[in-house]
Parts: sequence; structure tokens; C-alpha cells
Amino acid sequence: MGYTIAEKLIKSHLVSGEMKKGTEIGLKIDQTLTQDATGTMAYLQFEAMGIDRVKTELSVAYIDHNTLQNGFENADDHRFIQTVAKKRGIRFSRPGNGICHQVHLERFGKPGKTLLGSDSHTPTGGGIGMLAMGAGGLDVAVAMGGGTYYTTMPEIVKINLTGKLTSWVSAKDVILKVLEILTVKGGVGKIIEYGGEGVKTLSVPERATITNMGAELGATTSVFPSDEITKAFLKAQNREEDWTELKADEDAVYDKVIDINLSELVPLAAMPHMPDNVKPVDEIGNISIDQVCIGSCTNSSLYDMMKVAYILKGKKVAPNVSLSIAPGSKQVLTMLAENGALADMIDAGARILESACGPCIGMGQSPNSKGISLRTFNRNFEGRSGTADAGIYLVSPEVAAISAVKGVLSNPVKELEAMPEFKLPEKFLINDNMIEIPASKEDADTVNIVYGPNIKSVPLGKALEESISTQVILKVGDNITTDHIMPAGAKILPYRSNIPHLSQFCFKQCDENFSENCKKMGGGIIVGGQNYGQGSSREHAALVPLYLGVKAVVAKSFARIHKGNLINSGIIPLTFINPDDYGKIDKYDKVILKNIKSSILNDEDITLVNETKGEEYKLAGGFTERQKNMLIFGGLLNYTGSQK
Ligand code: MIC
Ligand code: SF4
Repeated sequence: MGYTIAEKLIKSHLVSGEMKKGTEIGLKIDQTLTQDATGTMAYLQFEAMGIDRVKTELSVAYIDHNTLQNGFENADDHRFIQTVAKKRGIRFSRPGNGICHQVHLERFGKPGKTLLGSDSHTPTGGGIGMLAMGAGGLDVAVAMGGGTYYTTMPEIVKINLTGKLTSWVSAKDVILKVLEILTVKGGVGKIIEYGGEGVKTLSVPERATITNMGAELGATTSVFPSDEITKAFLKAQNREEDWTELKADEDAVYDKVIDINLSELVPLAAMPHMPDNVKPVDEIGNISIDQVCIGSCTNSSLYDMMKVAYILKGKKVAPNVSLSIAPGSKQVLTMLAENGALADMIDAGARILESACGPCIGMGQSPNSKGISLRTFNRNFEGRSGTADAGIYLVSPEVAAISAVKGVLSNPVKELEAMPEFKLPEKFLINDNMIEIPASKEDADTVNIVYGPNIKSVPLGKALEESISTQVILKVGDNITTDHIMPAGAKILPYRSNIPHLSQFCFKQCDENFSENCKKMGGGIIVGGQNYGQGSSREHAALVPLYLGVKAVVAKSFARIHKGNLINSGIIPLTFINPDDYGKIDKYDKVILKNIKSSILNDEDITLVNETKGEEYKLAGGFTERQKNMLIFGGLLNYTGSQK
């Protein structure tokens, strides 16, 4: 029996376990990336491990999230990351150089390699044939130190692409279609592998758009083959030697195959407030809009920007619309400036933003009250834009650009003449002058790490007690995102290295008083529905609840990265054996996790006694030996410390 691409990548990096679906595997990590919003914590944890130099083939620290500097905090964090990077052997991508995933694809990604990033959209690298996964900062810190990354051997789903995208229909519509089919929890425990004749019609940036937003499926990652198109892209980036071929064997077996005919796709949009709430643009109709934002790690390549500039050329942004554009990298922005496309955008009235995440993470450009904003981004969770009652629609750059001109949601297929061919350049403009090379091993001693006053220590869990007697401090529904648990945005992000300050914002959208209640009542357990913790890789969504005294989360199911982050910090993720029990528990019920320690150690079902209702429910843990140790010692840092 032959292998799929994903299996080949796993096989060549397997250091522990067997490739048996659903069981734990350990992978060797070749490359890591961090960004600044998760990076400060990741490097604090790396420092806590006491390792001198990173042991990966390549590690890069990017500054792209917290680039609004309306106080000293972000700039201090940047300085901290810059100095750690210099000392510990990590390349440093300076603010202004671009969004981590876009720059990594352009300058560092290599087919056949593994990449672990402290950002959930790390699977962008799957567009170039990498096994690229998002994880919590602590997992990335361990990988930087040469440690193994543990995950569950996933099922492999093949998306079989046939046909060719038609005029003004784009890669974004492909991934929106996949989201419509699979939903935001359809990818959990799976790798999505693209194949079929249609693959040949897609350029690397288009493939990267698709693998990027595979994160919204909850998938472990997504991957494309590495073929002649990949080779041409790498050659144009002056990195032809980084290419290797990667394809599935003829007789590879998949757990599921989904057929998508690219020729049949139409422009789509994900409506508020979930990326899988997808409908054709035509069906939604010409709704009035207030804002259009183009950019983010999903859609900010030169290819996307050239199409946008073409649509805007000689036109004017409608008076009711504010249009912002953030090209994804310095490479993209410089090339747009040189070929005149930037002038077309500016001339049409676009507000050009720096090459960074910007509005995607609520760093500016919040829409007006009840505003409707079309965005080429990947997430439209309620409140993420910074305006609680705004409605965000996720669309392609083509739909965004024509709608900005028309002032209403518009279908480019109807509004424009047939699309001309947009070719990628044979040579990208290459200038890595904003990537700092670390100090040599010999000079590392002369570099001092600079800690700003905003940097506080990392909270640590406590060793597990035999039984936990507490209360339900919060009950939430399905698909709770990490943006619900630990919101981001311009006011909060500067405090990513200050957990005590962050704690006041925890779960604010679900329960105004969550933080105060925790402080008053000494924390408790959280009860959740399906897919608890989907979205970002931010470990703050575990560290802040830990700080507030949350001991366990009992849910119907969990998202992969968040579950890992909970265990790493010593919070116990448990699932209902009978999902109907979810309905029987209420907020503030007094509960006991009876003999939880011995139940975890002996792989027994766990009993949750509901003292208020006089009932008992059975819960499953299903932890590996490694996870048991982390929970018993109160988190990965404690456990590692205990082994020294
Ligand atoms: C996001 O898109 O939500 C982020 C901000 O990039 C996060 C990381 C973070 O919270 O810092 C992600 O996707 O992992
Ligand atoms: Fe940045 Fe948005 Fe991409 Fe997250 S999803 S890495 S915030 S551009």
C-alpha cells in the first residue's frame, strides 16, 4: 500500500509512536516560527528551559501582530524578542518586513520539511509542500530546544480537485467551499491533502491561501504536492535548490475523498459570525457595506494584490466605504511600488497600511457601530474586529475590490469583463535586509536580553490533588473560540506578556463578571459544548484561566491546539461520555471531580459529582503517559523541572 503526501512527511520525521490513526506520534521539527503576540511568552518559556542555542535547522521570530505602538509595551516586547533571537540563534524579521506566514513562504519554506509555529495559520506552509502545524508557544519553545512535537496521528482526507477556476473566481472560494462542506469542526484530527488534475492550475500563493484557511476547519494541517509549479516559485525566489518533489503514491489510501470541480465554483462569502457560514455572493445579494479590508496571511500575496490593483485602476472607492489594503510583505509592497500598482490603489482612495496583521487581529480599522465589513481575512468571529456589533463577511480579494468600488457586496463575475491572465514574475524582488542574522555562538555571550517592565512571569500550575471540590464557574455553548476566551485587539494585545493584567478581559464577551467571579470564588471548572477552543493557537487562552484558578474544562469536544495548551498548563480537558449530561449542569453548581488523580493514572472513567443536583456524570480523559505526567505535575514546565 502506497503513502499519501502527509504520511510521507510524517514517516520521514517520526521519532516516536506508530502511524496508527488516533494514537500519539512524536515528530522531529526542522523549522520553527513565532510571531510577537505569542512570541514573548514562547521565548520566556524558552529562557525558563535554560537552553543556550536553538537546535532546529532554522528558527525565525517575526514581528507582525502588535505593531500599533500607542504605549511602550509593544515596543518593549519587540526589543525583548529581538535580543533573545540574537543571543539564541534565531533569525529576527523586523517590524515592516511582513506577516510571518507570507514572509516564511517567500523566503524560508522548504518542501519536505516540518514547520511548527506559534500561530494557528502556520499551515500556510502546506502550500509549498511542508508539514506545517500551529501549536502553543510552549510546544514551539520545546521544539526550538530540539524536543519532539507530539500530536495525534491524523486521518487523511483528500480533496480531489478537477477543472480550473473561471474568471474572477479564486483560491479563497475553494477554501470557503471546503468550509461549507466540512464546517469549522470537520477537520479536527485530520490532515487535508489536495490532489487531482486541478492542482496543476493553482500557483503557490493560491495553494497557500487554501492551506492557510484550513486552520478554520480545525485541521491539524493541509498540504499540497510539491511539483513543477512549486519549483518555479522557489526559482523566482532565488531558492531553486530548496525544491524537492513530493507527491502521493498512485495507490495511496485516504480516509475520505471529497471531489471539487474548480470550474463549477462561484464567488462565495462567509457570513457573520463563523467562517463556515458560507453562501454564494449572488444569494446574499447587494447588501450595503461600510468597510472593505484587503490583506492578512490568507490573501496578501503579490498575485492577490495585482488583481486588486487591476480592479481599482481608474476607479474610486464608493463614498460609503472605507477601503484599507495591507500588502503581506515588504517584498510584495516594494514590487507593487515599483510596478505602479500601488499608485493605482492609492489613486482609487485605498488607505495603505503597513505590511502586518493589522485589522485582522483588531489592531485598528474597527468598523463603525453595526457596520458591515468585507474582509479577505480568515476569521469573522463576533467582536474580533474590535466593534462588538459589526458584521464581518469573509470574501476573496476580487469580491472585496469590486465591492469597495460599487459600495455594495458585488459579484466580480457580473461586474467585470473577463479576467486577464495574472502571471507570477519570473524573479521576485529579493532583499532580506530586514531579517537580522543572530550572533555567532562565540559572540552570543556579549548579547544581553532586554526585559521591559511589562514582562511578568509565566504562571505555573499546581500538582494535582486526589479529588477536586469546586464549582462550575462558567457554562458556554458550541464552537467557543479562543477570541471568546482571551480576546485580542489593540487595547488588550500589548499585555500578552502580562497575564495578571490580561486576566480582567477573560471571557468578557460570554460573561461580564467571569474574571471577578473567579477571583472571588477561587476559580472552578468550565463546562463547554462541541469544538471548545477553536481558532487561535494563543496559549493565553489556557494560561489566563489557569491564573484565575480554572482547574478543568468539561466539554463535548475540543479543538486540537487548545487542548494541547490546556494540558501544557496543567488544566484538565475532559469530555462527556454521554453528551446529554451537558444539559444537566448549570453555572454555579457545586461539583466534585472524585478521585481524579487515580482515575487519570489508571485510565479509568472520571466521575463528576454534581452536589447541587444530586447527580453523577461519567467523563473521559484518554491521556497518554506523557500527558498524564503533565497533568499530575501541574503542567509541562513543572514536569520538565521535576526531571532535572
Ligand atoms: C489569530 O489570527 O487569531 C492570531 C492572532 O494570529 C493567533 C495567534 C495569537 O493569538 O497570537 C493565531 O491564529 O494563532
Ligand atoms: Fe495575523 Fe490575521 Fe494571519 Fe492571525 S490570521 S497571523 S492575525 S494576519
